[in-house]
Amino acid sequence: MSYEELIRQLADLIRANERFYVLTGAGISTESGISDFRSPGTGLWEKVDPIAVSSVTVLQNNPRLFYEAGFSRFSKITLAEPNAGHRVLARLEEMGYIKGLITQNIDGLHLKAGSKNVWEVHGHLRSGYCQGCKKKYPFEVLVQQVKLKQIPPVCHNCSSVLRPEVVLFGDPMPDFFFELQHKMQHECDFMLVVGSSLVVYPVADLPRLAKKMAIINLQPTSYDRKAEIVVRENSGKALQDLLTVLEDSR
Ligand code: CNA
Repeated sequence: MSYEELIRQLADLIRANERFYVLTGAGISTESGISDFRSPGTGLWEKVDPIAVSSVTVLQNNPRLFYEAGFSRFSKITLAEPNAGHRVLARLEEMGYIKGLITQNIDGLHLKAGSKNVWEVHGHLRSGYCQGCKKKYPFEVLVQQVKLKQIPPVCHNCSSVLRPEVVLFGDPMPDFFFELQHKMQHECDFMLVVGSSLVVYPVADLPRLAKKMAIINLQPTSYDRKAEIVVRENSGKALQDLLTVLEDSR
């Protein structure tokens, strides 16, 4: 099937399924200059193992290593801007097609692009909190302390180590995740997965709960056989083409 036909069929599926949800991964943000984990050649895992520097075990046992080796990745992410793919998804929600967007990304770019109903299941970089007294801090406070060589950054209240509000390897999922699983099982007629290798669990279970699913991703995934449609293209281009078809048919 040609690329144009795949995009037309994807648009048909979106029009035919009222309860339509989107799940995104790091791939949608590579066009904003943020490396993903697993793309061949450019993925972060080819340079450094995030588990070895950014896990909850490292944060707790060797906070200095966490902040010296793993933290600059987080602070760089906060400088990125949404790309065409994020903007199209915000527009599709505004047009009434997307009922909700689940993202594994911590970059906050869906909210920056204007999406409203967003579940950031791995957290975000707008804030951090104290591991001792749980006091919240703007993420910028962590960045500033690290810049001033206060490593690791600490709480003004109780001097315990601060951490970003993200789900690190070894952290539990947020409480709302279990409601989300239930919602997908009972309310999702169609899920579009954009830019995810679908290997990080439990998020990678969500497409299995949807009645139907489709994929936009550069590399193959283990879900390709279950998918109604697989579009092997950059997410920015594929989503822009999808928007054009949906707008033309209104
Ligand atoms: P991943 O495992 O790195 O997979 C990304 C997938 O996207 C790969 O299969 C790529 O082929 C594909 N891809 C890359 N660029 C594009 C593109 N332009 N268009 C279409 N497809 C593309 O990332 P997952 O999200 O599946 O893994 C989950 C991890 C990655 C989560 O815990 C995230 O927190 C973590 N992560 C997030 C960010 C971010 O917030 N932007 C960056 C890096 C890692």
